[in-house]
Amino acid sequence: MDAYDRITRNAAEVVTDEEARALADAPDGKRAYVGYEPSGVLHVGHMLTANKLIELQDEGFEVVVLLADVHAYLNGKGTFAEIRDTATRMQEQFVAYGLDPDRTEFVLGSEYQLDEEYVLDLHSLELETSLSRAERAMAEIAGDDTATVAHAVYPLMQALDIVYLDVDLAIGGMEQRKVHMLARDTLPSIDASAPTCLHTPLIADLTTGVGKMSSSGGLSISMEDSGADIAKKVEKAYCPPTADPDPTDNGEERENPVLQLFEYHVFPRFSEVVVERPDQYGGNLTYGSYDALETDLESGELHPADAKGALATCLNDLIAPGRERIRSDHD
Ligand code: IYR
Repeated sequence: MDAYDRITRNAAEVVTDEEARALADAPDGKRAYVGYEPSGVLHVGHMLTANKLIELQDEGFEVVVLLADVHAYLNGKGTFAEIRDTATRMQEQFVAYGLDPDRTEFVLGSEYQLDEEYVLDLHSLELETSLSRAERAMAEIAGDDTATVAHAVYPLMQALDIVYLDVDLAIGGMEQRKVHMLARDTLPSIDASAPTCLHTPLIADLTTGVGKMSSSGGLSISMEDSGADIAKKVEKAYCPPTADPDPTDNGEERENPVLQLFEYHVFPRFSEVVVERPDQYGGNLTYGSYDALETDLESGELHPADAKGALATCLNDLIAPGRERIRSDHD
């Protein structure tokens, strides 16, 4: 694998491929970032992009985590005091998860987003952008909530963050792609260059494999889950013996969320996965790559129930340090 392959590994898309190749070939001093609205505790969505940051740190990137307090406020996540408190806790959870605190710059949005220069650049972008474009960019982030003026300002601020944090690579889940496209189109109007973007896939709903896993509604796995909670949720997961299940009767696309969790959460963090099986069922299986595990599930060599057991153990190992952190905060 060369630097480009390592940077783009497990990405759903990069915009553009040529830019990502140029970045891979560029010397040190490259900066990448992800922004998170402080809200609740870390869940698998946060962890997926954090995995990419950990990989990029190993690739020599400087990594910035934006704790987007102003964005959370604009998206109705609570009072400023509550959001800042959550931001502190999320930072601790990210470190417990594996982001090296000595090599990660944690920035609170309000540290610079209320400065005059930023606000004037924001107003300049507001002049350049139609309301309908801003609304479309926000649709997947704000959900079904009635669009507000705050929701129209939000994506423009996200675009400006790329300039003010001076990053070369903007990372986010696929739900961020329209905001990033807006950033690429509008930033040249304030003489800033269009950012290269990398989007991570969305994990499917755990029990159906249809639509995306969400922390609001449906089953999600978070840092608050006990080992038993994780085992129970994974046990209920949809896992046919194939990576490409048939669509539903309504034609909805279906994924195998158990395989997705192995691919995007487990293998990026573990060099080897052991599936424990009693000797009478063939004994333990050891996998050094996602592909080998997928092949065995498809051939029937690996039973979904055994795969789920190993998945629950690995997810619990990833979550345990953050869970301890949350518990000691409560004590
Ligand atoms: N829109 C993100 C939060 C966010 C991301 C970035 I990258 C920013 O510069 C600002 C905010 C979310 O949906 O959580």
